[in-house]
Parts: sequence; structure tokens; C-alpha cells
Amino acid sequence: MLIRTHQDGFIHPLSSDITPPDAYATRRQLLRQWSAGAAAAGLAGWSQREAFAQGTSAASKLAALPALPATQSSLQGAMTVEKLTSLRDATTYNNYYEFGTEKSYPALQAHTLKTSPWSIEVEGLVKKPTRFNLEDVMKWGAMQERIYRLRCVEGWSMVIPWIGYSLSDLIKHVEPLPSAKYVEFVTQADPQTMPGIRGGYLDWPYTEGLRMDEAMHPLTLLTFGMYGEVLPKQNGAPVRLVVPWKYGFKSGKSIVKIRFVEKQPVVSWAKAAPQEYGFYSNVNPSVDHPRWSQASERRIGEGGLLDKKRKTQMFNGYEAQVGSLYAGMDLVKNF
Ligand SMILES: Nc1nc2c(c(=O)[nH]1)N[C@H]1C(S)=C(S)[C@@H](COP(=O)(O)O)O[C@H]1N2
Ligand SMILES: [Mo]
Repeated sequence: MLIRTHQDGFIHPLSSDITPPDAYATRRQLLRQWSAGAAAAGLAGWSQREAFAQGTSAASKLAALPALPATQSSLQGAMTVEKLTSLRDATTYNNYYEFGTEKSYPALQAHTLKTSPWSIEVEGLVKKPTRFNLEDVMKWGAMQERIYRLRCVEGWSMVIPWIGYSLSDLIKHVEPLPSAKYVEFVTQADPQTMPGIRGGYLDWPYTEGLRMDEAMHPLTLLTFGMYGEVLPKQNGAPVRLVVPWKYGFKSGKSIVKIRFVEKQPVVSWAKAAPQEYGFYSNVNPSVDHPRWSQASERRIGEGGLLDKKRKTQMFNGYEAQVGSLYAGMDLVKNF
């Protein structure tokens, strides 16, 4: 057991499990190098060495962000051993429509996002609605590294080492009222710094939501970092959600408000195209999107467009952990 729950209801790592700073720095360096292509370094062959040289020179151009120390999670399903997506791919192939609809735009444009000071307003059905500074919110849980698959509804996926703590730690801290049945997340919408806001693709701000039991599930990660560092802006700095068993769009970036409500909120994509994007949006290979199949996916960085696709797994591979949340529900109706 790596983790115990104290009487206060918070999860703390045992002191023996906290990675010492030296070891942490080494691990972070390894994560960066390895995810940038150093894994190929051990392999013989000119082309591989060439690819490695290119990989490392490209990686050296990726500005290092402040480290965000974390312990590795011992939660069931939280540390997949699949090959990590490269840091380059994870930071240059993004969906963040506030910075434009092309995958390359967030990396080119998100530098204008102002991430400090940052606060999160907790409102609605809670004991005491309050606006909190991000620095305070970051102290409400122990930072953990979790390696999750992220499956976009468009049919591609990545494997990313995220850093954060279970959203349930925040929820326990702010004490929702018994009448709160859903949680709504409102993300940043600043026309000054986000060129996509004027583009009008969606009804801004981008909002998302979860049922209370989904929000309380330990795998639901309030995320502050990835690859050992704080989040890059294009990935949703300074704080986002990662809900690994749902399509990527359920994981809102750059959250500014968390609202506790009684009724299922009408969230951005469900509002924009209700026949295509349901409230639940659990990854489900047997329920197709009206315009394409969801049975398979392309792992970003893995071969070319003609390479064999991977089979998409029910609940993105997290069925053992989250399947019971949906017992008895018609997942075709509740897509
Ligand atoms: N605010 C906001 N959050 C967002 C999006 C967005 O456009 N705006 N796109 C979503 C989609 S469709 C996906 S697949 C993931 C992508 O996360 P990543 O770029 O870190 O891989 O972010 C989600 N969160
Ligand atoms: Mo997505």
C-alpha cells in the first residue's frame, strides 16, 4: 500500500514513498529525454541514430518549464506501461479551440495566455462559495504522477504522464451540499489573449460537466502538470481536468470556475451538436459517432496514416475501474 487515507479525508503519500529530490530530478530528465526519442539511442543502425540525433536536437528546443514534483500513483489503472507519447507530439498536436481549430495552432498561439495570477471560483451548491488562489488549491491534495491514455473523439490517442491529484480531494475540501448532483467546469474565455474566441466556433466559455459520482471517482484527475513539469499553455495551463475513460473533450483546459448544480448542465459540445456529443461521452467502441466509427484509433507518433490502427477499448481501457458507475444504464441512449 503506497497510500493511506487520514481521518481528515485527504490522501497523503507515506513519507517513505516521497521520491527524494535528487532521484526526482533524474527521473524528470529521463522522462524528457526518453519521451523525446532517446529510447531509440540504444538501437543500432544509422537511421535510428540519425532519428535520435534529430529527436534530441528538437527536444532541446522545447523550453523546460518549472518542475512539479510528484509521487507515482498506486491507484488501480493509473500507471499504464504503454510507450509514452513524445513530449513534442503531446505539445504540438493539440485541441484547444480558443487558440484556433488546427492542431498546430495552440502551440503557436497559446503563449499569450496569462496563467498567473490565477484563481478558481467555486460556486453554486457548496457550503461557502469562494474564489480561491491557484496556489492554495494546489495544496489540497498530494501531487501524483499518473500515466493515462487520452482518446480524442476524432479517433486518435496519446499516452501522457500527467501530474495532479484526484478531483475528489478538492470536492471534499469545498463541501458540496447534498442537493449538488453534478459538477460543471467553466474554462477561460479571454478575447484579448485567445484569438479563437472571436472565431465563434463554440458558444464561449467552453464548459464541461460530470455527474457527482464521476467527479468523485479517484481516477478523475485535477491536473497541474505533465512530463515532470507544470502544464504547457497549449495543454491547458495552469489547471485542467483529465477524465481518462471519456473522450478528450470532457477534459476542459484552463479551468476558472467549478460550479455545483442540481440538474445536468448543458455543456459546450452537447449544445453545439446534441446528436453527436452526449453528456456522458464515455469512450465506447460499439457506439459510433454519427459521422464515423469509434471502433479503432490511431496512436499519435506510431507509424504513418497507413499503419494498422489500434482497437479502441471500452471506457478507454478503464472498465474495471469505472464500469460500475454505469451499471444498468443504456449506454447507447446515454452516449
Ligand atoms: N478549454 C478547452 N478545453 C479542451 C479543448 C478545447 O478546445 N478548449 N479541447 C478538448 C479536446 S477535444 C481534447 S482531445 C483535449 C486535448 O488535450 P491535449 O491537447 O492536452 O492532448 O482537450 C480538451 N479540452
Ligand atoms: Mo478531442
